[in-house]
Amino acid sequence: MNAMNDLSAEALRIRITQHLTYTLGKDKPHASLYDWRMAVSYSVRDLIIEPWFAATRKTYEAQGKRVYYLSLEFLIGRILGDAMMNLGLFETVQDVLEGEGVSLADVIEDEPDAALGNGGLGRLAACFLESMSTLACPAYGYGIRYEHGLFRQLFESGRQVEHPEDWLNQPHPWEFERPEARYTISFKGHLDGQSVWQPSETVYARAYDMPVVGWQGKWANTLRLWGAHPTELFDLEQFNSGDHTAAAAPEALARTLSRVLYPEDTTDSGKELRLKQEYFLTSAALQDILRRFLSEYDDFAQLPDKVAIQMNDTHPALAGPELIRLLMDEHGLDWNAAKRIALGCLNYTNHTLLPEALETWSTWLMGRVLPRHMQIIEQIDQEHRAATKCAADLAIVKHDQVHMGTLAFVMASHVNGVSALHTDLMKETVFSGLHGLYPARVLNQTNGVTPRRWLRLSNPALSKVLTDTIGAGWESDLARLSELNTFEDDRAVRDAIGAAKRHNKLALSNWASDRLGITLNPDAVFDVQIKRMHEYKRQLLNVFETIHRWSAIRSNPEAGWTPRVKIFGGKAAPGYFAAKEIIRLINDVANVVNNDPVVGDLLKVVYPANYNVSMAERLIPATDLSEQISTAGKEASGTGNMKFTMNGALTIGTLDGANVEIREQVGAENFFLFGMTAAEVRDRYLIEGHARTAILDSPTLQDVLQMIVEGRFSPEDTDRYNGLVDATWNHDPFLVASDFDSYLAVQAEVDLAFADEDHWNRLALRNIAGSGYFSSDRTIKGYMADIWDTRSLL
Ligand code: Z16
Repeated sequence: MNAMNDLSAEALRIRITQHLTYTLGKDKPHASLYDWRMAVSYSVRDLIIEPWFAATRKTYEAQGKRVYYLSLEFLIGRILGDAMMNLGLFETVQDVLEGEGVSLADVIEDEPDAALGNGGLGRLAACFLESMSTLACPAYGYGIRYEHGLFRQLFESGRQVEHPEDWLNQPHPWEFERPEARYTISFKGHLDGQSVWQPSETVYARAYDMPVVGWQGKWANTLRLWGAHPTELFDLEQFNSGDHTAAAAPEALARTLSRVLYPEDTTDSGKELRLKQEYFLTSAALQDILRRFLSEYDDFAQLPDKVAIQMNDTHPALAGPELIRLLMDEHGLDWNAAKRIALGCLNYTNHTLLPEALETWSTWLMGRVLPRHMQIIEQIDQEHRAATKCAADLAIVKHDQVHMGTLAFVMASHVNGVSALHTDLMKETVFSGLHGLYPARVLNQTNGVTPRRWLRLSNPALSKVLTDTIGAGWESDLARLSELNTFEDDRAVRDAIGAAKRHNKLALSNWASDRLGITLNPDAVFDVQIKRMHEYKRQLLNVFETIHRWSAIRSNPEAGWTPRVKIFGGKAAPGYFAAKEIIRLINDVANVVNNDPVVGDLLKVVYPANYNVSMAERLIPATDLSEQISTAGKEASGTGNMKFTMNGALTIGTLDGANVEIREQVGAENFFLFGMTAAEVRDRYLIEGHARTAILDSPTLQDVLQMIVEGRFSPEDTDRYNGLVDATWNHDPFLVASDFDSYLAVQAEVDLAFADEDHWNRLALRNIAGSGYFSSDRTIKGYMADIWDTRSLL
């Protein structure tokens, strides 16, 4: 019997068999893995429906405020395992499938990742959805139902090659299509008279709903993704006249809108189609929000009491002008009321201070694609400038560009950063002027991750140790992990933590040998850097250290080295040349190092292609050392860093983003700190020739650069990395050279610490014990209390 669902294995077996038979139309002897996965998924989904309906009923009854999380990205990953776990069905499903001779692991593996996001920002949105359901916070996620998520990465001779991702090439068992929930989204055209918009292009946004069930199945919210559909199927006149291509034009136009996710993570693509995607999501969401509001209330003055809208970065920042437009043009409110109400509902989260990421649109493009919005933006800007008498550089529109960060800030009740350091830097740098004008607006909400997926589901071995040690219930009260601290002197607990890690490392080794044909030494430090490829994240620093280590081992193989496995994972934006060069260098270095009989087991470099959410779930539990080595001041928060800490990895890191708070929580003596602080970084940039100076001061780094430029890792093409080495000497925009020696010194401390296994397990215990703060439940409670003013309905 399953406690939560009161469902016996036999009852579930019958449900699965029914789906196999009647939904899939398959007889058991002929059922494929796919058929089984679909039958299991539908059976699990059926069990979410009741809590889902109940949540909707309670929300209506409570007449409370709803949260609407608008995001161009939701990086969900696989759904089945997560849903089974949250419903408490894992063992029951396992029993049933065992009886049928089907492997649950294979069934789970068969599901494609829903990769509707690039990296941290999209994964954060997915963690937030799960936490909002766990906390019974009435909420909707709104996003785009991309037919193609983030590209699939392959390596060809070490170089990244992008292939289209195709998750919707097969039925998606977790969604409910809602043909009746449909809105018209308009583009282009002109303004009649003063401001009556006559658009010339329209598409429909159609809703596709996914239930998101929280821990223990007590509540489920909805993720509503919009798919674009043509408003006229095809032009029959054109078809009849024989022009079959022109006849299909309206349909082709609509389909491109939700076709593909833009693969840039922290750079602004500036493309017209991207602007259209941003507006498509924003307008569909707001029309849906107003329709739902009007089904319960009739006075828009109440909207801010019933609706909290969160803009995930500036991508949905058209929400300001669009809400004003809908309230005025569709519902007859006057300007002042419309603007006041919009401002009362909207909030904005900033996720980066990198200048290249800050979105701008030319007034020309904005005026052509969204003429009415351009007019509204001008009006918002005029009032903003008049009311604040601000300097010209704080304007929304300047030099014929619309600055979306400023627009989002001006139209938001609350603006938040994603770590304490990042929020401080927001106030001091990019948003200092606006912060001066609106001093109560900026606040911090340090990111978090869901411990259900990132600990309980992905690391059953450690989860069991935790439950055995501190008792059940930590999954929904992660601060309780601090109780582990009272067991730090208990050798059995330290051993159990070490044994769980070793178990996960062996599982990863098996996977690596199957998938990559490489054997990993389980006695080595598993040293992992997995994240998008970006110069500021400094994968290059890690490769340089790897090269140094290889060379040092070669010159003295008997020096008692602590063995290392260096694991890299991550994709580069397709047009990001410098990041792609680093990918190639890692693969080239791997090739040399892994085939060097002198180093043998002492050093391996592994870079599995196509890092994604499911690969993260495999790697993180098996990690000893988490690489969080960005240039201080550049990483807004990081969230991978938190997942590693929860899973008992130690961090080697800079004082950047949430690393600062991780170090505070776990204790400075349990964290491998190196490098300049954000303030030191700022000063360092002022020194001309900072890189050259640092390199001349570091014989080790000189040797590393020399080996690269000599072609030791590209013997068939010795000039391959001349550009990279030259840039390191002369530009080094993220201060790799300046932090190199400090990084090296701390890596040596890691080697020493790891050599004492019991000591290392103690450090791991303290990291796990200190990780409770990084549950996204804590983050969401912060948003509910400080930004949304909403309450849990449980
Ligand atoms: C993104 O993933 C992030 C920032 C951004 O402007 C765009 C994208 Cl796609 C990341 C930050 O780089 C990272 O530090 C942070 O942890 C994450 O957003 C979530 O806040």
